[in-house]
Amino acid sequence: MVQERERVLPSFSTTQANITREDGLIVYEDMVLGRLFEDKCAEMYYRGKMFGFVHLYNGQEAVSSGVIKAMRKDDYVSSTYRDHVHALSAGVPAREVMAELFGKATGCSKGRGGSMHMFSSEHNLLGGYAFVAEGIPVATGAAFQSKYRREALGDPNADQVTACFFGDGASNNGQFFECLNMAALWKLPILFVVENNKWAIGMAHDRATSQPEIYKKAEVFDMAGVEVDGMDVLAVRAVAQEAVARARAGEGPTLIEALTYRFRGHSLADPDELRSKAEKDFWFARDPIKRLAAYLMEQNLATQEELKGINRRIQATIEEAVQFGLESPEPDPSELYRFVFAEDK
Ligand SMILES: Cc1ncc(C[n+]2csc(CCOP(=O)(O)OP(=O)(O)O)c2C)c(N)n1
Ligand SMILES: [Mg+2]
Repeated sequence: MVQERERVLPSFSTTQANITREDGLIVYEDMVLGRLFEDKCAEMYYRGKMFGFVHLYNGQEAVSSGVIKAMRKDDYVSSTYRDHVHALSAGVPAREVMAELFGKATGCSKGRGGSMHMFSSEHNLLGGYAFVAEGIPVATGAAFQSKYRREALGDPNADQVTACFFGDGASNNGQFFECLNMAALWKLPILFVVENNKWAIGMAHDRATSQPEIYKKAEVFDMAGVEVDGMDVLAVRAVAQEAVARARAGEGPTLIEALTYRFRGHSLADPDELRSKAEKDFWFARDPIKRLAAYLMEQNLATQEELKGINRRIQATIEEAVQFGLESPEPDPSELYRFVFAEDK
């Protein structure tokens, strides 16, 4: 049975937020970048500038920004096929993500990957993955190497944390359970971040999952598990900061279940006819960007004019990214076998 009422979102008091103006604006800008980038991406897709499946992240921005902006630049991020915004939050320039979407040689994956395979060794972005749950073991491996370098090889600088993003659907995959076990057993420095947007294509989470409260699955592995309102970037950020501190201190992983929603269909090829209007309206009313904007203004951390200025600046960045992508060359066919192995990077 599909749940008829929405799951109660965990409450978070903004007095706990404790965010400076500077950090508030960083997170706001990152969410706006994610949103406007995806809107432009839809436009370019319908204009025939990219091929294959394209999955947008609209609505879920608070998860990417809340987690990744609570991490260091040298920490690791692994994603799914819904990966453009994770790449942007991780610092991959918008022009390189757009060029990748156009299959151009200047893209972050040199035009070999496209929408579902954003990768950047420079930004420790471990990749987007088309197979559901495929990033989980890769991220677990990344967390293992940090710990191995630090403890077995004695490298004091190897204190990087890994954030592993995946969906509610992915949490029913065997790799999820195997990796949770290993990560907890070895106290790996990793955040397993489930973006529970209630749907796996057209499969409602509650119809596919015996225990839909995913964060509770941490407990059987003796791991910290926490649910968070994934439409509230301040709440996500607070939970992520605690999890990052725990990981960095060698105290092990955290399973974070962020309750969120995608504002568009599963992919740009999905007519999105399965989700009810009432459900969509419930979540549209919780737009994370509007919510943070209201908070920043209420707290006198920013004015409406400043926020509008950020939006304008980001829009210009995105226009420039499109121009860059359109003007960039396609990969040369003679280079088909390049960049397969790391030494080619
Ligand atoms: C191993 C595997 N099985 C099936 C698919 C087909 N598939 C693509 S996306 C998807 C749904 C995944 O949903 P979820 O993990 O909740 O992520 P979301 O799309 O909601 O972000 C499925 C079943 C796939 N890509 N890989
Ligand atoms: Mg989902």
